[in-house]
Amino acid sequence: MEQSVRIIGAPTDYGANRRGVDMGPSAIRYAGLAEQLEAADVIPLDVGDIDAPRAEVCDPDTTPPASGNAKFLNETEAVCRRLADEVAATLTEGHLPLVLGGDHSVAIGSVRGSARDADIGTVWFDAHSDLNTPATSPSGNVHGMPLAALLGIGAFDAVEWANAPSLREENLALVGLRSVDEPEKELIANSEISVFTMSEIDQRGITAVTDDALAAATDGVDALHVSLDLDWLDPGEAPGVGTPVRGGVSYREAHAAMERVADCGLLRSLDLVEVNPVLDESNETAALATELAASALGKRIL
Ligand code: EXY
Ligand code: MN
Ligand code: MN
Ligand code: MN
Repeated sequence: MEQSVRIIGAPTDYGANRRGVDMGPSAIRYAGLAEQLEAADVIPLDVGDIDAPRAEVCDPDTTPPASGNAKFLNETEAVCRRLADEVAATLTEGHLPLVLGGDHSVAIGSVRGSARDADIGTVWFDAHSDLNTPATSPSGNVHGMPLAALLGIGAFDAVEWANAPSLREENLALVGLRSVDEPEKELIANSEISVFTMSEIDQRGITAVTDDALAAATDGVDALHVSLDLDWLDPGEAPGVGTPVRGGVSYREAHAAMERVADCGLLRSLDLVEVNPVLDESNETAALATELAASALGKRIL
């Protein structure tokens, strides 16, 4: 039976403090997502976008966590709850959820939805480690914190909705890091998270590194969630992101990694996040996101 993929837009910018990333779902659809998915021999279904009020009509400072700073936490919670329900329902109905951000805080919802009825591991393709807590965050932007929420650590342990840990450290792998804050380094050093920096990709190659990440993430679990932050790629390839960091993976390395994801055969749910069409050049980052989704879902050259 052919795989069907349900596209779910999560048009947020609450977590990134930068308008424009909320237009990511539109940009990715406009770039030809449905056609790319058809080229991967999957059936695209689109449920539209999760409701997310504009940031201008929200108060960033309501109900801060017990300690530290996390902006728009109420709005982030509301969106992530809706998204988790939509992702879980999508899986129950037999489709693979493809979540379009929005900023990376939406992954709190997508991973929690995917983990509701299965034991999952996650590979996080990103320039950043997204492991800040409200207490350690230099910015208060929740897109730098989703993994802390999903692991149930930091001040998130006092935030009920974020504190049903959906991931275990030993089934979390981060690939492509090149911007890690000091408190995040300390957290990683004292954890069982598998971490693969750009330096390791330089030395060992993207295929070997991705295979190791997939092996760690899927060891002893039922299925895999992949979260793809477009700032994982070099800004020369993906200029349309809010927090670009030089020295990322190339176009071909990104496809090679997504092809390994497809080949592992355990993909359950996928995020494409941080595409900001306001900062993009001719929607090329959105187009790249559609292509990488297709590779992750099995599209091949021949
Ligand atoms: N580490 C920085 C912070 O927490 O503010 C930057 C985080 C950027 C997160 C991007 C989306 O992956
Ligand atoms: Mn991220
Ligand atoms: Mn579970
Ligand atoms: Mn990032």
